[in-house]
Amino acid sequence: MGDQCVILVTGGTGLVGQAIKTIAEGEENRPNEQWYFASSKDGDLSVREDTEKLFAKVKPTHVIHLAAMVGGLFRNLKYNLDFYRINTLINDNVLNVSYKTGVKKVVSCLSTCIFPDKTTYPIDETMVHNGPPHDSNFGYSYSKRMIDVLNRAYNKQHGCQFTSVVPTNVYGAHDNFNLEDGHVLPGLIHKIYTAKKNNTPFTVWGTGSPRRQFIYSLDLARLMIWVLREYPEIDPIILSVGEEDEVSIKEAAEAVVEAMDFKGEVKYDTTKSDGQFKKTASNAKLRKYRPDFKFTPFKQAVKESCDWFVANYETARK
Ligand code: NAP
Ligand code: GFB
Repeated sequence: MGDQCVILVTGGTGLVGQAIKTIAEGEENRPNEQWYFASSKDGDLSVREDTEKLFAKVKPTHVIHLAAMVGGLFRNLKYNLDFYRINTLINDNVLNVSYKTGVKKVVSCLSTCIFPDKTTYPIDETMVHNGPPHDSNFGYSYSKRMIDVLNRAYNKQHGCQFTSVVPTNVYGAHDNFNLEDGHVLPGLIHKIYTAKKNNTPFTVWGTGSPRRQFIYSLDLARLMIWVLREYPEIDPIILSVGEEDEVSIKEAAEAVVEAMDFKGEVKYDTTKSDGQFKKTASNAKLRKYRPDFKFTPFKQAVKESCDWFVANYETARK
């Protein structure tokens, strides 16, 4: 990316987008790169005309495509149709307008939750389409899988450099802390904040036994900027901590208890769904390219996320 570049980040005001902004404008700042972080106020990307207007305004040479209807297990359980339709519209608009306007490279986002539910472990990038996803989020999963299909089709038919990353569960500043719509870590942080304030029990949903790999948003941002600048493939690349860093929901809850210095009662509401038990992904492909990349230690990242929420409680999405 030697020449003057204009990088459009769709969905740039969310969890991942704001982390990319922090890194791109901080430690990874380059004078020849101009960044534009778009939100839905810049245009509804499920609408073709809005997408065309945004691209005409920004004139990007590169795109990091994050914009999507996003949510945790409980939002997915309720709105599989919306997750499929809205994300499919957004993805087709962004990739087709990128092609039509000659964007040099697009990096889109899949997710480790889109892999087949019945699978061998660890999951790797070759397994995206090897069977149906977990039923809790089939709408989101199939819409995400079609990004990979579109990337390969644009490359085969037009030579486009459209690729994708596969993050595992992401957390950090600017997350969605809404209890119904958000993911597990922001949900736990929000609930423990309320439990401390009201001196009430802290309730974890489900049994706590499902297992997850969590990636700190700033680490994901560092890796996505590297993918934009250096990753040469069209095929997706998993961006996740190693299998050995997988933790149970119970262990994640304990890390939040420690970070928030909570001394009250911890309860488990087993009437709530556990969702997918595990989706253990291999980061061997990432390690092949970036053997020395260092992830932020989990407890340190959880503490930083908790501190951000406490400091920004009034304005956080909740
Ligand atoms: P987020 O915090 O919910 O942010 C979503 C972003 O997309 C916001 O900037 C939002 O703008 C924008 N957006 C939503 N609908 C839009 C529309 N119709 N038109 C234009 N912009 C729209 O999500 P995130 O967690 O940062 O996720 C970013 C990407 O990472 C997504 O593609 C997601 O699938 C992927 N991912 C996330 C996780 C995770 O654990 N969070 C894991 C794997 C993959 P407004 O705020 O203005 O609506
Ligand atoms: O992040 P999460 O909602 O989604 O995690 P997934 C759900 C797991 O955390 C379940 C437990 O086992 C829940 O029972 N849990 C405990 C909680 N307390 C809470 C809480 O307060 N809030 C939430 N949300 N869960 C998502 C996919 O799967 O992974 C999305 O549905 C997306 O499409 C995302 O890809 C990355 O990790 O189960």
